[in-house]
Amino acid sequence: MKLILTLTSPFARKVRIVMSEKKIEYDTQEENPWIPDTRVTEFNPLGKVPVLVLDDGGTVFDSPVIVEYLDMVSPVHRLIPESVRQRIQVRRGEALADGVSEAAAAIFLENRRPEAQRSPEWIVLQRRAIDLGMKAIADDLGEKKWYMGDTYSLADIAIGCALGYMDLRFPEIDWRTTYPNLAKFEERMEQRPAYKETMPPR
Ligand SMILES: N[C@@H](CCC(=O)N[C@@H](CS)C(=O)NCC(=O)O)C(=O)O
Repeated sequence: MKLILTLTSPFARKVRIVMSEKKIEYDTQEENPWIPDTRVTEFNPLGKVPVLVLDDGGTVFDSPVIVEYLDMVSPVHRLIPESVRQRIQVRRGEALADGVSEAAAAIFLENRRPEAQRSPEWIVLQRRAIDLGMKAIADDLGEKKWYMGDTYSLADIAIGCALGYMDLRFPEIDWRTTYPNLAKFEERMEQRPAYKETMPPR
């Protein structure tokens, strides 16, 4: 199996952590999705990473579909529970975290455009998604160890990736002071080799 990725993508990091926690071996191929002649479209018509390329050449995207596939094919360390209620709760946590990452990426890309082309209104909407999304994650987590209580799951991986991405792109946003429970959560994530080994390069 091969993962098409960028090393800064929080969505690719989520998949890499899942692979590592489940002890799945894979190759990587770095591809820049933001250049006109990107090779990512050879694997995903939408031109986005991550993409998982299977040994038979089949492709799997986007990241929620990839992690569901991996959790179904490998029984080692299940990260998505079987019961409908718990499963939906985990996926809700993942959706919140991915949404924060998406909004952060949207602001980062908007700020890379020439100043005259930027939309302050768009940035305000994305910033609201980040703020309300992080608050919802912090409220859901409360003082629990993990999003689902005592059981580490895909939701925790996605939340860790969103927090790491905030640090990478917006170090000036002091979410640790606003949400001390998320700060403690991230310290717990940092004790996991899979999380530590996939820190985005600065
Ligand atoms: N929903 C997608 C989001 C993937 C995504 O937005 N990836 C970014 C990199 S972080 C990308 O490839 N962007 C290229 C583009 O938007 O053209 C997933 O979870 O895989």
